[in-house]
Amino acid sequence: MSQYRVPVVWSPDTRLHDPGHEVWVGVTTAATEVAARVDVILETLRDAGHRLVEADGSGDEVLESVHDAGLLAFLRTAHERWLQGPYGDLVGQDRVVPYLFPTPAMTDGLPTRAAVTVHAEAGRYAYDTMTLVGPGTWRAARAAAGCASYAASLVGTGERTAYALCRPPGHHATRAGFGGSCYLNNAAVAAEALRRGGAAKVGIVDLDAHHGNGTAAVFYERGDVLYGSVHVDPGAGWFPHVVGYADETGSGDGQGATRNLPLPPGTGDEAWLGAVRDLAEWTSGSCDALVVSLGVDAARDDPESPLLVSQEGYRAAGSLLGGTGLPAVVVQEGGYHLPTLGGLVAAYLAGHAAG
Ligand code: SP5
Ligand code: ZN
Repeated sequence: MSQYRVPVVWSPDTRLHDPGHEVWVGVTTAATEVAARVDVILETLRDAGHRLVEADGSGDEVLESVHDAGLLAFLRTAHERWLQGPYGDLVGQDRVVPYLFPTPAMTDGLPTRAAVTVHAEAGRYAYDTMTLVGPGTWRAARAAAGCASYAASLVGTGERTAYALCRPPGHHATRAGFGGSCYLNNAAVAAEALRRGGAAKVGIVDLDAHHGNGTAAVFYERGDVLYGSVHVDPGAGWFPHVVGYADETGSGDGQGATRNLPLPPGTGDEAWLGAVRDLAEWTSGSCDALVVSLGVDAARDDPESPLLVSQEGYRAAGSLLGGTGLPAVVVQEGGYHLPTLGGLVAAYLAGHAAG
């Protein structure tokens, strides 16, 4: 048991999202971002002596400042609209799945309109076919974002560290788009809430195995929120494929405020912790508060990434980031191996609290 009992901010509504399945390379595959993730994490952290706190349902104002109003309205209404359409009878599909993507490849400079059918409109906001919208998706995603902002408010009122059990995860969600199993960007909400709570500069350190393209994009041109990520090299063929390279360093006011540290598949504790140390030193130098995007899918047993980090590695990462002494909101991102998921999160928090 760690000496410092970290508040674990959670909401029962985060269980309501059931992706059902993913559509990947054109076929239906089993979803890995499942509601059972919430319960294994909750149970392990309770057993480790941490303090469970239910989110109070606030936070919509910060959410609206991070995300485009059109995206929020789409996520709120899409599943209901889908059920009113012919999709169930026609093809047996009860989840919202995009059908076409109105990227420049399609529109090529022509003036474009919003599509009137939900299956065609989905591709305006969804950027992949793996991130389906079901009946409880909006309520769960909104509750997850609420956990992030509530955890930030605890830190803003004197708590040294708070953990937000956000599910579905968030770091792939952009201002106006969703994908990568993410709908709303919980880490961006936490960072924005910390800023509003008085932190002049916030550092985000993203430990998820995948580059957090959504968070990176939200803050790419801002100097008041640093974004640093260690992740499997997208150039080696890993999600999100087209961004997350080391030469992306921010622009405008955000020049120098983004750092990407991609690692080759097969990387284990030593090199991964070297990158984490680098990001801990970078953020502790200039920031007043920290957001940790705690994906534990860099662990060796995880089915979604080829990194080989150990549970001890996650504990050590926690002590490096806890050792900065910065007030911190730790936000749950990915991590899909149910038998080890809780232990990885608990190890990180033990390290962070002791650090
Ligand atoms: C938050 C997070 O960790 N999102 C992960 C997004 C990466 N997903 C890439 C999926 C690649 C295909 N997975 C096939 C597994 C079968 N379900
Ligand atoms: Zn991930």
